[in-house]
Amino acid sequence: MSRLRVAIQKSGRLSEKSLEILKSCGLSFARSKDKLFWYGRDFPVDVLLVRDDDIPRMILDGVCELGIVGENIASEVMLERGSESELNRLRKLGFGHCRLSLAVPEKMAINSITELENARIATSYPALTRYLLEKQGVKPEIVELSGSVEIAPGLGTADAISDLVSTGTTLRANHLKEFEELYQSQAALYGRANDISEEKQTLLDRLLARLEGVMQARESKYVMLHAPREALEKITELLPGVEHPSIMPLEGSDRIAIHAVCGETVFWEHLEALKAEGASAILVLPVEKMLA
Ligand code: PRT
Ligand code: ZN
Repeated sequence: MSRLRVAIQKSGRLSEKSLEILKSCGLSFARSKDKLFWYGRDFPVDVLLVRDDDIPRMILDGVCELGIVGENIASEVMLERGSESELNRLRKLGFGHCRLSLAVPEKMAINSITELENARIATSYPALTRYLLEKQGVKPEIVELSGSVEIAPGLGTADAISDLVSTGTTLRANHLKEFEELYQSQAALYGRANDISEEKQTLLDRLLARLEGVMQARESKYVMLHAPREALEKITELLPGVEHPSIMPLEGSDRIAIHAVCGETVFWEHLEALKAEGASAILVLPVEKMLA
């Protein structure tokens, strides 16, 4: 019987959520003593716990069929290996959001990215940074660093940096200003481009169908409200990602109850707009499981 192996980050920003998403797909594991290999109990998918940087190469080298890693790392490895098509991004996972941005010292006057021609740019993402800058016609001198990139301008070893940013606190603490966002990243499930056995593919398709259900449920909300009958059309338009809501009469009232699964994020602004159309008793509930 075929099994699949999925590599996830052992410890770091992506570890907890990677595991949580696999568990949400109904997977559970018998943990080995050395804790680096977990055997899948209810579904034939095993987990390898490794450093995130190793995940793309492990997939490409056939050590595992799948991996959960930031798009930033996957893109870097693909560009470094010179073939953008080898890794197959199967599904973005909606966590681990960050951006790769160019930052310069606060006091540096700079108006255009073209001013960075021949500038020394420190980064842990040399291939991705070079690729994204060259796409904009800028040829930088890359200073490759494996960590603490943000201190390079202060030390005089670089003029600017290209680094991951989420809140921007690290940049501010180092007197750097974010100058241009080059790339947006989040965690994603990757596989190899179509060279697995038919049996493994069947297994993968099952896993992906479950994952799709989990992701859709996470992105969806069940909305219930009361509204004047004549506002139905307007209200349906205002519900994000809804075409056919369920409609129920309300005993002894000319108002109706509307129930719908919103496939897109429901913001406060949506609720305010619904209220302005006469909706009341608006409830927004999470969706636990979903199978289309
Ligand atoms: O040990 P291992 O190699 O597995 O882990 P690691 O230390 O290389 O990676 P880790 O756990 O730090 O990050 C894993 C992945 O999380 C990255 O590859 C990104 O895809 C994603 N991610 C999301 C981030 C950030 N947000 C982030 N903010 N990775 C790094 N950072 C850094 C950033 O570079 C900055 O130096 O965190 C610092 C704080 O950011 P601010 O802007 O919030 O101050
Ligand atoms: Zn790493």
